[in-house]
Amino acid sequence: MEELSTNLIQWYPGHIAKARRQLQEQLKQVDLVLEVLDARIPLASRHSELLQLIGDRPRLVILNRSDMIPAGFLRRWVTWFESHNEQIFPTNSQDGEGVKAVLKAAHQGGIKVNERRVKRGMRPRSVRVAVVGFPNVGKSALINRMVGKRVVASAAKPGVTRQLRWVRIGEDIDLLDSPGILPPRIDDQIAAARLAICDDIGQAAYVASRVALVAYEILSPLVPKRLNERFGVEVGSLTGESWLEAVAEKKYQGNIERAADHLLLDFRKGQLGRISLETPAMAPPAAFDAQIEEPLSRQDSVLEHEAESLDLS
Ligand SMILES: Nc1nc2c(ncn2[C@@H]2O[C@H](COP(=O)(O)OP(=O)(O)OP(=O)(O)O)[C@@H](O)[C@H]2O)c(=O)[nH]1
Ligand SMILES: [Mg+2]
Repeated sequence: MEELSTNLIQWYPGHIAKARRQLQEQLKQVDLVLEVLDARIPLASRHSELLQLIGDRPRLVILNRSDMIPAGFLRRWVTWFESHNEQIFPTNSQDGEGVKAVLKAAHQGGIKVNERRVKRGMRPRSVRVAVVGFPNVGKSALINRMVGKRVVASAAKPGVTRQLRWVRIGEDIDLLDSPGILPPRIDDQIAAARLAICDDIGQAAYVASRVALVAYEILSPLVPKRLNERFGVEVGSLTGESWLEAVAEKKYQGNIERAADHLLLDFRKGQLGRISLETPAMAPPAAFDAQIEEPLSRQDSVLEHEAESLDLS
């Protein structure tokens, strides 16, 4: 693995600090939170800052981009979250798969809120649901799918949503779209690299070639054939540096950053197949429940990815 001696991610834009303060304020009146995670990196895309903001409000965990990882990994994550008593909803907010179940759970949340209100002699009102998470994990896409039409901007780059915005679904749900929230600093540099690989942090935060080296370390044993095909440079026993240099020579007049961008873009677009960058076995020990976990050996992981990535060819 590349020596990550200096911080890979050095970035905390002003608009995120502001969004964080505003979100904290709005959350006071929210009944239910949808915490959106990136299914490729459920651990790195969850952060304690955001969990603190959510506090003890009822929360559903949305494992979005579930279409981007092999089915076996998805099942494992669902079991893992359930075993930690989390309500987990795998979704594909691009085509809408799994979104009905989220809507149903939000409706049920609304019914409970109103039962409590009526008991206290208050009038029923719509349920307030906030959608929160890292940048670019698909929060706005999820909202559009829940509403059934494009009501908020959603695009393939981090930092699209800049302001909090309430939208209403039918009579009984109000949804809050929020800008992606980063923690002020990320100490775990490997987690930071995974976030960057998945495009869940702005490009301004890192140098593509450094992140691409980490991506190469992870991807070259998992999908060597796919990399050979796409880039025309045999992975073989090449180090990340020499592979990127060879790709740069071949395709980009020696420009390493462009070669790096190409590798990252291929991964992000799913061109390399369905690939999970994390498994439950990587969860820190505190969050790790030995009974439910069957650790995934590296070899299993490679075989499973190789087999499932063929589906996409
Ligand atoms: N394959 C796949 N793509 C998705 C999914 N959900 C969202 N996307 C795509 O991911 C990109 C980012 O989606 P957004 O909805 O803008 O993400 P966001 O979390 O609102 O991002 P910010 O507003 O920047 O924080 C878009 O191109 C979506 O079409 C999904 O489940 N699967
Ligand atoms: Mg958004």
